[in-house]
Amino acid sequence: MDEMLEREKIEAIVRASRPQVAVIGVGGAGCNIVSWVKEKKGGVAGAKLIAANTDANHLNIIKADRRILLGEKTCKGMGAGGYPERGEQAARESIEQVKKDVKGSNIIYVATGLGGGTGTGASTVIAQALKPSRALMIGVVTLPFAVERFRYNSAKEGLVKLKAECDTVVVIDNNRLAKVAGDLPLKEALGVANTLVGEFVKGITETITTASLINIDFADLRAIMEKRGLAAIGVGESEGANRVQHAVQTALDAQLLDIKDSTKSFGVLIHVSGGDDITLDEVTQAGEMITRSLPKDARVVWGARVDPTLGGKVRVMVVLTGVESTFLAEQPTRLGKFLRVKQ
Ligand SMILES: Nc1nc2c(ncn2[C@@H]2O[C@H](COP(=O)(O)OP(=O)(O)OP(=O)(O)O)[C@@H](O)[C@H]2O)c(=O)[nH]1
Ligand SMILES: [Mg+2]
Repeated sequence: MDEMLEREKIEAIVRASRPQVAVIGVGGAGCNIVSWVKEKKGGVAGAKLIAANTDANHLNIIKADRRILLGEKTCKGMGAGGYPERGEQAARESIEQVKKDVKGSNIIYVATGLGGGTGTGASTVIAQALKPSRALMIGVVTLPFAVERFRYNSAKEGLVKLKAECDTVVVIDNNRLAKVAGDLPLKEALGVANTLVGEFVKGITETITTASLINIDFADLRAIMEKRGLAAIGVGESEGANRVQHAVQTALDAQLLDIKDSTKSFGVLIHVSGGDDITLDEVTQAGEMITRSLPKDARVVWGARVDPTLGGKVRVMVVLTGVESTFLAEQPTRLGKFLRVKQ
């Protein structure tokens, strides 16, 4: 009897100490990411998936635990038409609903494709409004493709604003992603971006919220993510002989953001996943390989999970936090300057 009571007590404490997680996809891209995770991956254990958009038609086809139509009055369910100011206003209009839906969360992800109206404008307003909750706020954003050059300036302004409201913003440059994924048609390239962001959010979260090969401790995650600015991510996948070495090398070589100096990054988050056959030895090997390539004082946090859908593959994710991006240092495009002078 005593043993049973004790076990219940321990389980109750474990449940209470487990962080609550909310993932908010904002705008078309953000909602597609959330929907991909919900539909293809059966959601994220321990996390609530929220889709928020100004576009009612798009929201209607999205799978999520909760869907929020932003700014009914401002946008009339028709999107923000590429204007971030409209996205901002729409988010302000609906902010109480968003707050209600994420209440009690300890980790909040805000996922969005920068460059449009809703995601670019609304994500910052949302992050700012949720700040008093003291949750760890992690933005996960993509930068526009080169063919969308006209969206660069608003993406850049959006990133600067979002960075100020988040602990860390993980930035994925779609152009780098396209290079890594090979020459894909736009729609497929967007699909790859959705997969990547979805895997990132799911992988990290479940390594915290569910029993894993090596769990990531929430306090450790906070230590490398809290008030760290920008983060870059690299992903590598491999199978067969030396699969760990290959996956680690790819993840390190193919950072999906142009960063100024990777050796200056503050911290590193390493996430290893593999099919049922992955061994603790392989995981340790991956961790050691990455740690060796980093400056001695870099803080390293790592976790590992079995993902049966991976079969014989090993996947390694490396997130460098506290990096500087060349994207933010670039001059605005000429058209941007011209428009600004005219205003
Ligand atoms: N990852 C991903 N990125 C996308 C997707 N669709 C568009 N994007 C990228 O995200 C940027 C913003 O596009 P949307 O998300 O459609 O824009 P929005 O936030 O809905 O803004 P409005 O439609 O103007 O209200 C685009 O410039 C693309 O670079 C998608 O399905 N997945
Ligand atoms: Mg849209």
